[in-house]
Amino acid sequence: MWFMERIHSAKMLITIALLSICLCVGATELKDKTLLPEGYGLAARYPGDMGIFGDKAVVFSENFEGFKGERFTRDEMGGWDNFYHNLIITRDKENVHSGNQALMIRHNEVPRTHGAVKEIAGYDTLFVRFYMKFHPQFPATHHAGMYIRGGQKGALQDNPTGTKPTGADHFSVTLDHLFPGHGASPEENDTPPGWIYNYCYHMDQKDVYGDIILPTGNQHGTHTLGEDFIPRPNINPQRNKWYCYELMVICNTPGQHDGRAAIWIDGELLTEQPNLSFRTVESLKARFVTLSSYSSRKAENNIMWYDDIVVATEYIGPMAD
Ligand SMILES: [Ca+2]
Repeated sequence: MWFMERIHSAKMLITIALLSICLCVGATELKDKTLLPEGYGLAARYPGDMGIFGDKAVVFSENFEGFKGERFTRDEMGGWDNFYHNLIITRDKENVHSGNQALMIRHNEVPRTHGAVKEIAGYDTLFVRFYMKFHPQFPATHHAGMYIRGGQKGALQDNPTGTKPTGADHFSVTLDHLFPGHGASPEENDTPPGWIYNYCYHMDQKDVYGDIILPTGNQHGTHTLGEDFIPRPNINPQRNKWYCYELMVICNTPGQHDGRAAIWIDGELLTEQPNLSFRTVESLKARFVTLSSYSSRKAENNIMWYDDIVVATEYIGPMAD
């Protein structure tokens, strides 16, 4: 019997030893790469986003249901702090994601930016989730999506386009669609609206304009995102279809290259971009959320819709039924 017991004990020891090895490997992997969430997030607790603004992690939300007029005006701009040019409130059911109203942008004049900006308290980690749809014959445009901009408090009116970040003034991560007519767009990106990418202003960018960081890598830049960057396939969304987009930024620790950006589509992680440097000072934080579309060329049907925007300090995820 003692012999059998010893064999049993030996087996137990081997099992424990193997388990310890497995646990050690697991711990090392997690230390090197913090796993990002996927699927449903905090929005799952608020079906239809009802009451989501009351969540302790939510800092701003906009579903365009409160607008009485036909467009943004200086007297009526929801919870936003500023807006640019023509932001139309649509009540056309076909082009509303939820509720009875949504935002429509239509480019008739060029060059022109249409958009809205919200200043929030500064955060080191920030997520923006929104729904967006393009016209069935959308021709693609220079920029279309959502920005998280870093800035100092009250710097709302400054336009940092074409200015390389110093580490103390600004940065941005953007969920954008790569214009097939863009000089840095690969030939395979030939269908509107264009591949989703991060138009990123960071300290290691190539020149005065931000880098074009695709899921496959940094297309227009010298910063390679490091050895732990995992390339993923580029995705071109369909037109005439609502998608749930989500954008994240984690500011770097000043002096370290540990900033990160990530994009999800319909709750699936599309790209995670590590080893970014956005700042040299703690006071520079994610502070401005900007919905924006820019057109440089005249074209028919340059139209898109937005709805159900939520800004939070945690992963938000798709709207729950
Ligand atoms: Ca709505």
